[in-house]
Amino acid sequence: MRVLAINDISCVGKCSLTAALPIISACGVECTVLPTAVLSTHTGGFEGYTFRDLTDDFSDILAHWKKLGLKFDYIYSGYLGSIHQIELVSSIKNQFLKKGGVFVVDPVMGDSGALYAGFSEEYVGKMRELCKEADFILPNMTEACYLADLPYPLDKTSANQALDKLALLCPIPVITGITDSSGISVFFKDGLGNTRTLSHENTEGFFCGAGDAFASAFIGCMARGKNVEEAIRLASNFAAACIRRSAKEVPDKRFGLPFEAELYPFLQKLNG
Ligand code: PXL
Repeated sequence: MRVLAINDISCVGKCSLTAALPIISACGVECTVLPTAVLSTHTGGFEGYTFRDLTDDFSDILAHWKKLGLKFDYIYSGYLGSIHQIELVSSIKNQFLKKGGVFVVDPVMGDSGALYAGFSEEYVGKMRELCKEADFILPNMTEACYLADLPYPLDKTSANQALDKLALLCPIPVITGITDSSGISVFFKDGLGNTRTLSHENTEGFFCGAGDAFASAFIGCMARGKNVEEAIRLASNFAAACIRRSAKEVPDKRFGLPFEAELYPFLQKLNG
């Protein structure tokens, strides 16, 4: 099994590739990377971060891979720095995904009801197009609202509406981080069109990189042969455990989740 993770390298903050690479590898799955950009830190709360766009390197990298005859079982896209990169991901999927391979789009665009710095409505429209090509999409609640054109935040009723709208784009939408008095939930379609939910006790606060930890663990579990529901259960338990640990141990949440300490218990469940 070979996964291609297309995502940025935020040097500090343990999100995107610095989460995907260790988590997918720990699952026992090869993780190849295509970095979309290099940032000194992620953009969630740090001032003055640097941003080097790597789009210009894509064509030479891809030409080399083509010569090597590389193809991937999974392609997983995350933070894409521009509309042009969204278009390139679509073309990479068409050229490099094995027949019968799985394309997972985490439409990384925003959190807490707002788009991240540098993203626009036009970007949202383009991301909606990319979602139409995916087998799975993994938006958080904010991204689901933008993609489904529904007001933030979602409650149980509007989360179902969002899921129905997103199911018109992609067969298995998985919306993470839906919070209400009963906790924090993942809403997803089970492939037969039924809505399913999984809930955890909510931990107050904003935990940067939680979506990346969830997506990476989900892909690792799927690539290890777990079914969709089991992969979502294992990945959401892992993300929830990382968040609980962060609430206790990490004074400055911008530096990311302490996922390292939760890998072993997660892997025991994956391998058990
Ligand atoms: O974790 C999502 C993410 C990924 N990449 C970059 C980000 C963020 C969230 O802020 O800034 C660069």
